[in-house]
Amino acid sequence: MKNDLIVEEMERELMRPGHMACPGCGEASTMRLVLKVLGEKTIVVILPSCVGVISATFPNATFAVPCFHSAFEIAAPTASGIANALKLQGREDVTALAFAGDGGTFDIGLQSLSGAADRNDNFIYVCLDNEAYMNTGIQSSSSTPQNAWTMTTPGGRRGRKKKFMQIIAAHRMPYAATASIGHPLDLMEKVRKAKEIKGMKFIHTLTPCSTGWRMPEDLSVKAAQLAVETKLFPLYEVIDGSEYRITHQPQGLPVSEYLKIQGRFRHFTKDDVDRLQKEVDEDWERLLAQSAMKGCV
Ligand SMILES: Cc1ncc(C[n+]2csc(CCOP(=O)(O)OP(=O)(O)O)c2C)c(N)n1
Ligand SMILES: [Mg+2]
Repeated sequence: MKNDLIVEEMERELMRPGHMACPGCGEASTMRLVLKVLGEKTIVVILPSCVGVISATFPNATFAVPCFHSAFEIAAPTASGIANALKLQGREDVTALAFAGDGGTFDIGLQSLSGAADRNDNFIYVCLDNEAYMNTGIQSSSSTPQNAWTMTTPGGRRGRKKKFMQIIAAHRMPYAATASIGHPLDLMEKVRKAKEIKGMKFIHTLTPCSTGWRMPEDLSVKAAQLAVETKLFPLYEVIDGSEYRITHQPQGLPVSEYLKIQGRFRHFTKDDVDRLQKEVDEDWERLLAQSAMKGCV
């Protein structure tokens, strides 16, 4: 039965070809997989971001589902409004979905996202994290890794990447998870779960951007895999903000494997690499401890 469902999802195509994503765009591949699982009965909220460009360049539309183009700072409350209108109409078979970038999520949309999470509104929020404001020309966001190159941090960003899943977990929403195109079946399984759960669901996806990460376009999936296998971006779920579950055991490759394929880290010294490796190791130990405390708050 489950195999039939997976075949149906794989064959379903809700993203039309010929859209405006750069070759190797991690956001486009992520959205394609998410929509394969959610299916036709989905309404998508779109923000100013690369998604805005990918989804529609007048008069064309990329997604074969209804889309609502909203403002940069209000992905979550827009999806809340759609979800509540669907409820009033007795149409709870339709999924409200928001696609938002890291700028729209970690920075400008954080306050309104927090409000929607507090109300536990019934929608799925997929954060497409390419670690910068890419659509407007690669400006640093609070998701950009420390010392990474961007157009606004030519000597490397001074601030440190926000640990966003900790903020999300603190809201104690029914379901939150990390996912990536490097592990597509894991990603699809998480979307499948989110579809069945009532209330707010948040999926943090790492979406490599060959343009902004200064790497060849055919390395996006590899970059996504290396982020996971170096433990830099572990794959896990957080249920009700307290129950942590790791969904993939990483190989534990050195972070340098991930860094060396990307031009935005080309200036990294051995000290930079060692500092990042230490942070990744400490974060992984913390995640292991959290996942061992199943059921504890
Ligand atoms: C209130 C407001 N401020 C700024 C902008 C300009 N703007 C449009 S897209 C964008 C970058 C979005 O970055 P992110 O959310 O990370 O998505 P990405 O482009 O990386 O997919 C910005 C700054 C805007 N549309 N509205
Ligand atoms: Mg971005």
